[in-house]
Amino acid sequence: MASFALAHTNLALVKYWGKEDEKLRLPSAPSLSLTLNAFYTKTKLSLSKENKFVLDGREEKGEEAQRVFSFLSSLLSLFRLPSSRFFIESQNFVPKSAGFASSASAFCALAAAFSKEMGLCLSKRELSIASRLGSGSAARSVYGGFVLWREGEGSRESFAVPIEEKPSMPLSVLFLSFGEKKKKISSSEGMKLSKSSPFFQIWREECRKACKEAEKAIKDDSFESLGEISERNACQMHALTLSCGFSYLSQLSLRALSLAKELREEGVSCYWSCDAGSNCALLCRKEDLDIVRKRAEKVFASSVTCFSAGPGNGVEAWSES
Ligand code: 2P0
Repeated sequence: MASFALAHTNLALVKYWGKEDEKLRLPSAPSLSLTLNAFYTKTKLSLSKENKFVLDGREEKGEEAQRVFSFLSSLLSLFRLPSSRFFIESQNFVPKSAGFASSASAFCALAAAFSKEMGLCLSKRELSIASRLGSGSAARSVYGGFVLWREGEGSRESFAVPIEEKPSMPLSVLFLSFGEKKKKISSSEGMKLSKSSPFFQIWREECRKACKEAEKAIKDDSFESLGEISERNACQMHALTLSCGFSYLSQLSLRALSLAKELREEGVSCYWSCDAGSNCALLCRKEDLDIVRKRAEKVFASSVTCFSAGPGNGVEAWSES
């Protein structure tokens, strides 16, 4: 028998950037995301005589495999299960050059396949906690649509909750990939460095405020308010890193920020976001996606590859004999 899981990635509209506990991945502030339909990880897991991890058809033996198996052994201890070994096959349907992490979908799918295979029957809350131990943003991929990850005091309290699993807002995201190879500073390292910023406490407060405002914007179905909150939060995250002497942004990332502003001046609601890399995301109404894509292709010409996505579903898991 083997268990399977499929989890989608998510884009943070209010970013997770800073941890209170690195091992437990307890965030310094709440975050809010949109699960995406276009990008996902599918994972097959079965009990085996030896640990083996195959990613996109190739056996991994280095750091990636180590991270996967140390995550699974932390789940075995968490659920007081006997020591076991696993054969894992994962496929990432996330364009590698798109510059947004596949760790959210990867660890969420892995936790769900593990739970299924071990017969754990976890609630979504427990699955969110388990996924968080693999990668913070994976806690949010348990649900579809708009998702809030509460900061929580301890491990049992830090999990994601759904806000609107099937968003009524006609929202699209256009990802602009500028072909960045590998980021020089990993997210984990960047978060650690950012905690020394004199603005870090302000950042935490801003994220708490932004989550409340974003929840209201979602309830009110106000795309413009949600877009403004997301763009402001992304700018603040990048201002925070700059205050510590480093930045993920390139000239092209900044050009994308001004493109969003230009489009708004022309009457097209478009908002910028950017994670721990130079590639960006533009949020727009579904009906404006073509206009935004055409403008981005005109402005960035051969420097850009565009990928579009809309709201996606939460994680699914099943068994096959
Ligand atoms: C986010 N990012 O909220 C933020 C915005 C990147 C920028 O979550 O250290 O790979 O494994 O818990 O989840 C990327 O960080 O970090 C991330 P770890 P993760 O989506």
